[in-house]
Amino acid sequence: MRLILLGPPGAGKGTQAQRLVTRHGIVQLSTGDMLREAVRNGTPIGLKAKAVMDAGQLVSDEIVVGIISDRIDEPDCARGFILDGFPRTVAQAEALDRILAEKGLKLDAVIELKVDQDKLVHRIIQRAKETAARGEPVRKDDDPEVFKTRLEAFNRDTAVVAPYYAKRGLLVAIDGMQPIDEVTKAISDVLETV
Ligand code: B4P
Repeated sequence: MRLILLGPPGAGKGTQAQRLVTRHGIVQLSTGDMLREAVRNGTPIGLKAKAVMDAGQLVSDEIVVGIISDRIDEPDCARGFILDGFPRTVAQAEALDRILAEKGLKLDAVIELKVDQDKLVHRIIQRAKETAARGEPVRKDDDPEVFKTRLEAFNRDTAVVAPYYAKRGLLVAIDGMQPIDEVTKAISDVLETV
Protein backbone atom coordinates (compact mmCIF):
# COMPACT_ATOMS: atom_id res chain seq x y z
CA MET A 1 0.00 0.00 0.00
CA ARG A 2 1.27 3.46 -0.92
CA LEU A 3 -0.44 6.25 0.92
CA ILE A 4 -0.10 10.01 1.42
CA LEU A 5 -1.24 11.82 4.58
CA LEU A 6 -1.95 15.48 3.89
CA GLY A 7 -2.97 18.25 6.26
CA PRO A 8 -1.82 21.47 7.89
CA PRO A 9 0.98 21.51 10.48
CA GLY A 10 -0.27 19.94 13.68
CA ALA A 11 -3.15 18.15 11.93
CA GLY A 12 -1.92 14.83 13.30
CA LYS A 13 -0.13 13.39 10.27
CA GLY A 14 2.80 12.12 12.33
CA THR A 15 0.52 10.86 15.10
CA GLN A 16 -1.61 8.85 12.68
CA ALA A 17 1.28 7.63 10.52
CA GLN A 18 2.92 6.05 13.58
CA ARG A 19 -0.30 4.22 14.39
CA LEU A 20 -0.61 2.94 10.81
CA VAL A 21 2.94 1.62 11.04
CA THR A 22 1.93 -0.41 14.11
CA ARG A 23 -1.39 -1.60 12.69
CA HIS A 24 -0.52 -2.25 9.06
CA GLY A 25 3.24 -2.76 9.18
CA ILE A 26 3.87 -0.11 6.52
CA VAL A 27 6.97 2.12 6.59
CA GLN A 28 6.48 5.78 7.62
CA LEU A 29 8.36 8.30 5.50
CA SER A 30 8.21 11.60 7.41
CA THR A 31 10.14 14.38 5.71
CA GLY A 32 9.93 16.39 8.95
CA ASP A 33 11.59 13.56 10.92
CA MET A 34 14.22 13.01 8.21
CA LEU A 35 15.08 16.71 8.14
CA ARG A 36 15.24 16.92 11.95
CA GLU A 37 17.58 13.92 11.96
CA ALA A 38 19.78 15.61 9.33
CA VAL A 39 19.88 18.74 11.51
CA ARG A 40 20.81 16.69 14.62
CA ASN A 41 23.57 14.90 12.71
CA GLY A 42 24.90 18.15 11.22
CA THR A 43 24.86 16.76 7.66
CA PRO A 44 25.16 19.18 4.69
CA ILE A 45 21.37 18.93 4.19
CA GLY A 46 20.80 19.51 7.91
CA LEU A 47 22.99 22.60 7.87
CA LYS A 48 20.97 24.04 4.97
CA ALA A 49 17.58 23.06 6.46
CA LYS A 50 18.02 24.21 10.07
CA ALA A 51 17.43 27.96 9.72
CA VAL A 52 14.57 27.41 7.26
CA MET A 53 12.78 25.00 9.61
CA ASP A 54 13.41 27.12 12.70
CA ALA A 55 11.77 30.03 10.86
CA GLY A 56 8.70 27.94 9.97
CA GLN A 57 9.35 28.07 6.24
CA LEU A 58 9.43 25.17 3.78
CA VAL A 59 12.76 23.56 2.95
CA SER A 60 13.52 23.70 -0.81
CA ASP A 61 11.74 21.26 -3.11
CA GLU A 62 15.11 20.11 -4.46
CA ILE A 63 16.35 18.97 -1.04
CA VAL A 64 13.11 17.31 0.04
CA VAL A 65 12.52 15.53 -3.28
CA GLY A 66 16.11 14.24 -3.17
CA ILE A 67 15.61 12.81 0.32
CA ILE A 68 12.34 11.08 -0.59
CA SER A 69 13.61 9.75 -3.89
CA ASP A 70 16.60 8.08 -2.16
CA ARG A 71 14.48 6.75 0.69
CA ILE A 72 11.86 5.12 -1.58
CA ASP A 73 14.68 3.12 -3.19
CA GLU A 74 15.51 1.39 0.10
CA PRO A 75 14.39 -2.25 0.40
CA ASP A 76 12.00 -1.72 3.33
CA CYS A 77 9.79 0.46 1.08
CA ALA A 78 9.16 -2.39 -1.37
CA ARG A 79 6.00 -3.47 0.52
CA GLY A 80 4.62 0.06 0.63
CA PHE A 81 4.90 3.29 2.60
CA ILE A 82 3.03 6.20 4.15
CA LEU A 83 4.25 9.62 3.09
CA ASP A 84 3.83 11.93 6.08
CA GLY A 85 4.43 15.62 5.38
CA PHE A 86 5.28 15.10 1.70
CA PRO A 87 4.35 16.44 -0.84
CA ARG A 88 3.96 19.98 0.54
CA THR A 89 3.98 21.80 -2.80
CA VAL A 90 2.59 21.02 -6.25
CA ALA A 91 6.19 20.81 -7.54
CA GLN A 92 6.85 18.07 -4.94
CA ALA A 93 3.64 16.26 -6.00
CA GLU A 94 4.73 16.38 -9.65
CA ALA A 95 8.19 15.11 -8.72
CA LEU A 96 6.61 12.25 -6.77
CA ASP A 97 4.54 11.32 -9.84
CA ARG A 98 7.75 11.10 -11.87
CA ILE A 99 9.57 9.06 -9.19
CA LEU A 100 6.70 6.56 -8.92
CA ALA A 101 6.21 6.34 -12.71
CA GLU A 102 9.92 5.53 -13.21
CA LYS A 103 9.51 2.61 -10.82
CA GLY A 104 6.15 1.49 -12.24
CA LEU A 105 4.41 2.21 -8.90
CA LYS A 106 1.11 3.90 -8.18
CA LEU A 107 -0.54 5.61 -5.22
CA ASP A 108 -3.43 3.82 -3.53
CA ALA A 109 -4.90 6.74 -1.58
CA VAL A 110 -4.35 10.30 -0.42
CA ILE A 111 -5.88 11.09 2.95
CA GLU A 112 -6.40 14.69 4.00
CA LEU A 113 -6.81 15.46 7.72
CA LYS A 114 -9.02 18.52 8.06
CA VAL A 115 -8.58 20.61 11.24
CA ASP A 116 -9.59 24.23 11.96
CA GLN A 117 -6.70 26.65 12.39
CA ASP A 118 -7.57 27.71 15.96
CA LYS A 119 -7.50 24.04 16.98
CA LEU A 120 -4.08 23.61 15.34
CA VAL A 121 -2.65 26.50 17.32
CA HIS A 122 -4.10 25.05 20.52
CA ARG A 123 -2.54 21.62 19.83
CA ILE A 124 0.89 23.05 19.17
CA ILE A 125 0.83 25.17 22.35
CA GLN A 126 -0.21 22.04 24.23
CA ARG A 127 2.59 19.96 22.65
CA ALA A 128 5.16 22.61 23.57
CA LYS A 129 3.90 22.66 27.19
CA GLU A 130 3.99 18.86 27.49
CA THR A 131 7.46 18.65 25.97
CA ALA A 132 8.80 21.32 28.34
CA ALA A 133 7.14 19.56 31.32
CA ARG A 134 9.07 16.38 30.42
CA GLY A 135 12.27 18.45 30.48
CA GLU A 136 12.83 17.86 26.74
CA PRO A 137 13.80 20.58 24.26
CA VAL A 138 10.76 22.25 22.67
CA ARG A 139 10.75 22.37 18.85
CA LYS A 140 11.67 25.89 17.70
CA ASP A 141 8.91 25.71 15.10
CA ASP A 142 6.34 25.10 17.85
CA ASP A 143 6.82 28.67 19.09
CA PRO A 144 3.40 30.37 18.52
CA GLU A 145 4.88 33.11 16.27
CA VAL A 146 6.80 30.59 14.16
CA PHE A 147 3.73 28.39 14.02
CA LYS A 148 1.85 31.32 12.48
CA THR A 149 4.47 31.40 9.71
CA ARG A 150 4.04 27.65 9.21
CA LEU A 151 0.30 28.11 8.78
CA GLU A 152 0.92 30.90 6.26
CA ALA A 153 3.28 28.62 4.33
CA PHE A 154 0.61 25.92 4.39
CA ASN A 155 -2.07 28.28 3.08
CA ARG A 156 0.24 29.67 0.40
CA ASP A 157 2.01 26.52 -0.87
CA THR A 158 0.43 23.34 0.49
CA ALA A 159 -3.35 23.90 0.46
CA VAL A 160 -3.28 23.44 -3.35
CA VAL A 161 -1.88 19.91 -3.08
CA ALA A 162 -5.20 18.34 -1.97
CA PRO A 163 -7.08 19.58 -5.09
CA TYR A 164 -4.20 18.20 -7.21
CA TYR A 165 -5.10 14.69 -5.99
CA ALA A 166 -8.86 15.32 -5.84
CA LYS A 167 -8.84 15.86 -9.61
CA ARG A 168 -7.48 12.32 -9.98
CA GLY A 169 -10.11 10.83 -7.67
CA LEU A 170 -7.50 9.81 -5.09
CA LEU A 171 -8.39 12.20 -2.26
CA VAL A 172 -10.38 11.23 0.83
CA ALA A 173 -10.98 13.94 3.46
CA ILE A 174 -11.24 12.94 7.11
CA ASP A 175 -12.34 15.03 10.09
CA GLY A 176 -9.08 15.44 12.01
CA MET A 177 -10.83 17.31 14.85
CA GLN A 178 -12.07 14.02 16.33
CA PRO A 179 -10.18 12.26 19.14
CA ILE A 180 -7.00 10.47 17.99
CA ASP A 181 -8.56 6.96 18.14
CA GLU A 182 -11.55 8.07 16.05
CA VAL A 183 -9.28 9.55 13.39
CA THR A 184 -7.30 6.29 13.29
CA LYS A 185 -10.52 4.33 12.86
CA ALA A 186 -11.69 6.60 10.04
CA ILE A 187 -8.37 6.15 8.22
CA SER A 188 -8.42 2.37 8.71
CA ASP A 189 -11.97 2.28 7.29
CA VAL A 190 -10.72 4.08 4.18
CA LEU A 191 -7.76 1.72 3.82
CA GLU A 192 -10.10 -1.27 3.79
CA THR A 193 -11.71 0.08 0.63
CA VAL A 194 -8.51 0.57 -1.41
P1 B4P B 1 6.46 18.15 10.25
O1 B4P B 1 7.41 17.32 11.00
O2 B4P B 1 5.71 17.48 9.14
O3 B4P B 1 5.53 18.71 11.41
P2 B4P B 1 4.00 18.95 11.72
O4 B4P B 1 3.40 19.59 10.52
O5 B4P B 1 3.99 19.69 13.02
O6 B4P B 1 3.36 17.58 12.05
P3 B4P B 1 1.99 16.80 12.10
O7 B4P B 1 0.86 17.24 11.23
O8 B4P B 1 2.53 15.44 11.80
O9 B4P B 1 1.44 16.95 13.59
P4 B4P B 1 1.50 15.92 14.80
O10 B4P B 1 0.99 14.55 14.46
O11 B4P B 1 2.87 15.99 15.38
O12 B4P B 1 7.18 19.44 9.60
C1 B4P B 1 8.12 20.24 10.29
C2 B4P B 1 8.89 21.18 9.33
O13 B4P B 1 9.74 20.40 8.44
C3 B4P B 1 8.07 22.03 8.35
O14 B4P B 1 7.60 23.23 8.93
C4 B4P B 1 9.14 22.31 7.24
O15 B4P B 1 10.05 23.32 7.61
C5 B4P B 1 9.88 21.00 7.15
N1 B4P B 1 9.34 20.10 6.13
C6 B4P B 1 8.83 18.86 6.38
N2 B4P B 1 8.41 18.30 5.22
C7 B4P B 1 8.66 19.19 4.24
C8 B4P B 1 8.42 19.18 2.83
N3 B4P B 1 7.84 18.13 2.21
N4 B4P B 1 8.79 20.27 2.10
C9 B4P B 1 9.39 21.32 2.70
N5 B4P B 1 9.63 21.39 4.03
C10 B4P B 1 9.26 20.34 4.81
O16 B4P B 1 0.42 16.52 15.82
C11 B4P B 1 0.61 17.74 16.49
C12 B4P B 1 0.10 17.68 17.92
O17 B4P B 1 -1.31 17.47 17.97
C13 B4P B 1 0.70 16.53 18.74
O18 B4P B 1 1.04 17.01 20.01
C14 B4P B 1 -0.40 15.49 18.84
O19 B4P B 1 -0.36 14.73 20.02
C15 B4P B 1 -1.65 16.34 18.80
N6 B4P B 1 -2.75 15.66 18.11
C16 B4P B 1 -2.68 14.98 16.94
N7 B4P B 1 -3.89 14.50 16.59
C17 B4P B 1 -4.77 14.92 17.57
C18 B4P B 1 -6.19 14.74 17.78
N8 B4P B 1 -6.94 14.05 16.91
N9 B4P B 1 -6.74 15.30 18.86
C19 B4P B 1 -5.97 16.01 19.76
N10 B4P B 1 -4.64 16.20 19.63
C20 B4P B 1 -4.04 15.65 18.54
